[in-house]
Amino acid sequence: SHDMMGIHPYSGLEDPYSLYPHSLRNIDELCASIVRSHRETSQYRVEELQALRWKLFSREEIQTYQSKSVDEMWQHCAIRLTDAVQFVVEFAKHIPGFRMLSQNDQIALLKTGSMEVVLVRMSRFFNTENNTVFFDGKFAGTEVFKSLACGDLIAAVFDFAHGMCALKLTEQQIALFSALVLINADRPCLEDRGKVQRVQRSVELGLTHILHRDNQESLMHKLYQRMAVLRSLCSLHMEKLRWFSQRYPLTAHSLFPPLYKELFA
Ligand code: CLR
Repeated sequence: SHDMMGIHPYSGLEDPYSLYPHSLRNIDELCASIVRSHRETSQYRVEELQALRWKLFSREEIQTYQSKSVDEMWQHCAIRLTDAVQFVVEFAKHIPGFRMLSQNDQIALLKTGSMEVVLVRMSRFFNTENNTVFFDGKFAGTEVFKSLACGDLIAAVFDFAHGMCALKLTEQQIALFSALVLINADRPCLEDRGKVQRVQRSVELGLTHILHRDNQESLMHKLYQRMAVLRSLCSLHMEKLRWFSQRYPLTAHSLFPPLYKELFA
């Protein structure tokens, strides 16, 4: 079933140097490939999203979302989320170091980290002026998600996006931070924790390097704080998913995208 994610085992010989980027040149190369991978998998460029900001859902359209049944709206959002997760899987696959991990460890990292990266990415799709997120082609406020019946999760997710936007990260900083969220040696069920730790250190080095270059070293501490918030958001997501699956087992079982079930169920 892992084939679904399109992860193929690699020989581990493709990037013999990237695990140990001791020289500045290697750190630069690591940063450059993470940034490239982020750019190629981020769906929309920041300028494109900026240009779409005027597109808001009308009162009638909001009402249409609000009149959906709980399971209909969950299924709809699960599909949207899974699309976003698919791009995160693509992002991960192009991070040197990530693809040198065993297939099981790649999956373990994606299971816990992909949703967190989606939430980090959400800040790019968020307009703090009116608290809306780009969803289904237009900008949507929390009221659009009312029929999910998990207002606390939605409020917390919007809050998080707001807080991320306040940090005013550059695309490069977002890329490195996303990689660090994903490659975390503290995740459960890792086979080769030592190897994950080495990759994690190299990504940490990369992030430190660009923050230093941008003269924004003080951001590091704030980013580690955001990681703690991310963890709590994702356990809230899992809690809601369990609640939903208990109430609507048929929808959760047969209508949710396979990748969503594989990663979160
Ligand atoms: C995140 C960044 C991605 C594009 C993207 C796609 C789907 C969006 C997601 C972003 C943000 C969060 C989102 C999601 C669809 C539904 C979900 C708006 C913008 C909300 C928070 C509802 C979650 C409901 C679950 C509990 C099912 O590159």
